[in-house]
Amino acid sequence: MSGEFKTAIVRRPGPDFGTGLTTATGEPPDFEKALEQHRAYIEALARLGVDVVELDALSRFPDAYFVEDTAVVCETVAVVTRPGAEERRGEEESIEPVLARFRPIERIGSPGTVDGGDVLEVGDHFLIGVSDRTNEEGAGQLGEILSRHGKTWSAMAVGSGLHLKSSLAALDDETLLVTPEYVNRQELKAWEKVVVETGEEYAANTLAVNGTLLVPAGYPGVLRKLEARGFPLVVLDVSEARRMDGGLSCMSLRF
Ligand code: CIR
Repeated sequence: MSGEFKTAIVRRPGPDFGTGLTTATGEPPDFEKALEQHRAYIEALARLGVDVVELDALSRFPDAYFVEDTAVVCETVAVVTRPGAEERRGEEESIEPVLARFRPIERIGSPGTVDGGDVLEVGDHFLIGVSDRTNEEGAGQLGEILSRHGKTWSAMAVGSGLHLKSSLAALDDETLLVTPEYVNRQELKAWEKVVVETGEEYAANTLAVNGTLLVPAGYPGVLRKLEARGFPLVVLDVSEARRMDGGLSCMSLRF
């Protein structure tokens, strides 16, 4: 079932988080603001009934607070990934013992690479994006593991944006929020779609948590569309994560 969670693992950003990977140009991110926004994110999850496991910043890994990329978790397994960016390899080793408290562990092996940001769960189905970070080998390994755990999966090429979930979110089991680029994708024909407006693509990284949608601040068009559909909404400012190519889904591992 999409978006129903008991637990979330988060990791605080460290003072060096602005040295992580990014394609964004302009103002460098502000650490105090990032911490404040991260705190508000944790509080929002907690208010929605999620037990939040908070980890300390990981030294030498400025992107490690984007914990989503290090694993894919379903009811009966946690698959520890092999991140696609060399700079991030090693983050997964420190998440594994934490996940092992909750689920049996499986791993993506070389030469496979997977970033959790490329993996979208919709009902019992997993869409796996093949991107600059997730290769076909990694997608295949992940799909094989998920199949053994009763899930279906399909792979699809990621267009623009860093990850699949930069452009796609599951609002519920039947409905996807998509950027205009994804509206007519054959691989998504089974789902109803809400389309974010051109210029508001970033808001496609919306996060469904226990019946409520967490939506990034600053995208009024998306907000109106989601409100009109009757979804309860919580708007969160994630400006500093955005400067590092991250967003709402990236900052937690939920299960
Ligand atoms: C990176 O480039 O890997 C990080 N700066 C951003 C990762 C965002 N993660 C996500 O979308 N799941």
